[in-house]
Amino acid sequence: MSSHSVEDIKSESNRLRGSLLDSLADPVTGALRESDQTLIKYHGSYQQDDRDLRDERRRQKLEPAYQFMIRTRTPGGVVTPEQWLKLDAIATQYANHSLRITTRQAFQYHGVIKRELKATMQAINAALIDTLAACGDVNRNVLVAANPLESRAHAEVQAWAAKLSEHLLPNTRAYYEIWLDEERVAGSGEEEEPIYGATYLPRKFKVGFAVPPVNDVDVFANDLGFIAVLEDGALAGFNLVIGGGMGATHGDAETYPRVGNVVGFITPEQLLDVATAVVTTQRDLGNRVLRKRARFKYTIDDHGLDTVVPEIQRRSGVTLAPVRPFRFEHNGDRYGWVEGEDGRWHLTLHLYAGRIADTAHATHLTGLREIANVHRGEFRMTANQNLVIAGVPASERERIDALAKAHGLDAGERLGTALQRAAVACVALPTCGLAMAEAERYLPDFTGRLQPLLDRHGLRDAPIVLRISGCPNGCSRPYLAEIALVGKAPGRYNLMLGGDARGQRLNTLYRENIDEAAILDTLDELFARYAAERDGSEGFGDFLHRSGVVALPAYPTHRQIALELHA
Ligand code: SRM
Ligand code: SF4
Repeated sequence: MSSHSVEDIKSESNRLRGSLLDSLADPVTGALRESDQTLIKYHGSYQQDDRDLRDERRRQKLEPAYQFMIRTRTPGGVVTPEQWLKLDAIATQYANHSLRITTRQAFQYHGVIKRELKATMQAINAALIDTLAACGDVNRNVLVAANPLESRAHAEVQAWAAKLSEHLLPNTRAYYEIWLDEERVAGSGEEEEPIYGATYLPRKFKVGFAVPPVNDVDVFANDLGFIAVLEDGALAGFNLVIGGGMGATHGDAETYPRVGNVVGFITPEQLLDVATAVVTTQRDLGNRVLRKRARFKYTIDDHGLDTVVPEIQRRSGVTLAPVRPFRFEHNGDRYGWVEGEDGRWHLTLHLYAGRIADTAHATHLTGLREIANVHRGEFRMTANQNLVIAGVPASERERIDALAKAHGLDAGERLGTALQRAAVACVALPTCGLAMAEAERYLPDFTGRLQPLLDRHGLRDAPIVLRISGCPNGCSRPYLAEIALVGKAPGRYNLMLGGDARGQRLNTLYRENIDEAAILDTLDELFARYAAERDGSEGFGDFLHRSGVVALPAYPTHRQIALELHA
């Protein structure tokens, strides 16, 4: 869809209402009207169809098997056990019997049919969780470092993120009228949108909060990032990061992934004003003609940091202080039990690509339901699609462990190898309309075939970051991985190599459009060299750079290495 038409749909939508009510009521088709397919995204849902069934449906002269994906807004990915139980029940009643943890700490449901969409939305809201602005040209779910080790500071960071998420919500009552039967009153459709205006943002917008030394949220992949600076365990403020993003289009040099630039330091009290200034700067300077160039990263490259940063300072009335030192160690999750400074324990469980279902191999959905029945702390989704059972008193550890183990969720040997634990894959087929190749469904097979190569070279425990995306949009943040497969066609991928394990350096295209056999051959050779020539505990991506196997991509350094400062 052209940029112009999306802009038109937004401005003519009566603040995101469009004809959604009519579309939902139409019994003739399982689909929405075209403009409503755009608008429903702002309500947290996408119209999709089951791509596995496309050919068969076509043969039978039936319309595609239309169904809806629904995504929650869960800042920092935190839900209570009571909420978990409700979300689990919804998965079975309305969706495809699975919960899917996303790379932005949200749940997704797949396979909800139009007739049941409203009931599903109501059930989600009854769990005190909404889906407002989970998709669309607005601020999306806000990411927060998942593992609450430094408990006091972590809780503060989570609270700021939740506040910012609320602050950046659209003002329109459309969501409440359409899904929750709120009465339409005079002036609906004309609500003030002080932050967004009538046409919202030019494109999606993403915010993440990292707490060093872990960069589990991949803060440099966000349009706007905050790196918490702790002094004596307390939150002193944040280093501000702007202009990260992953999406690209194959063969189109005008689109590219970009790491964010660290541009200054702010205090917590300045956060809302600065964030508002960043969002409104993007609202006003962002490209509304060419949608593929509309993300904030391109606004920064088109106008220059030396225009955008002063504009943020002018709008917020805040002068950015010099960047404070920070250091990330890695962008993965810490598995198993860790004790927080408040004496409570947190168990991080590995899930394959975030999918929680009961299968022939393991009963994860049932297991987590049973844990939710006894757990008194929280569940925290991680941005690597994993799950933390958080805030467990020492006395409860044994019970949680036993349940996890009984359902194949235990943090012991069944966690898999280092490669499997660090791997992330986007949803892709059969639900994603943009997928060119498999990702989530391919992940276990691919890691299963790659692992023996690592083992053969004595690299069984090498913690290599692998990410698979079914297309170049980069939903698994593949361009920050040490090894990435980016879908090109069924069974064929671009092999990207050379990210670092801290999420601070982009990788580079190494082989284009190759199949599994060629990928495995290529990696086998490189693993042999890595095993023989690596320098101590040097990471795979770092080794590939030092040994000259890959160089940085061709675009300017400030787009590809996160440490360049542009204050
Ligand atoms: Fe994404 C579109 C799934 C995180 C970049 N993404 C999509 C859609 C909605 C396909 C579509 O437009 O029809 C996918 C739905 C698949 C399905 O069937 O569920 C989809 N994206 C996902 C999720 C579920 C991947 C996952 O396996 O976890 C993640 C949901 C996050 C959430 O809860 O909000 C998800 N998407 C990301 C990320 C990672 C991140 O944000 O940290 C990125 C890269 C960062 C970025 O935005 O630059 C990402 N998704 C995209 C893009 C490319 C945007 C761009 O600037 O070019 C698209 C396509 C688009 O927007 O046109 C897209
Ligand atoms: Fe779909 Fe592509 Fe995102 Fe994967 S990366 S979920 S294939 S849009």
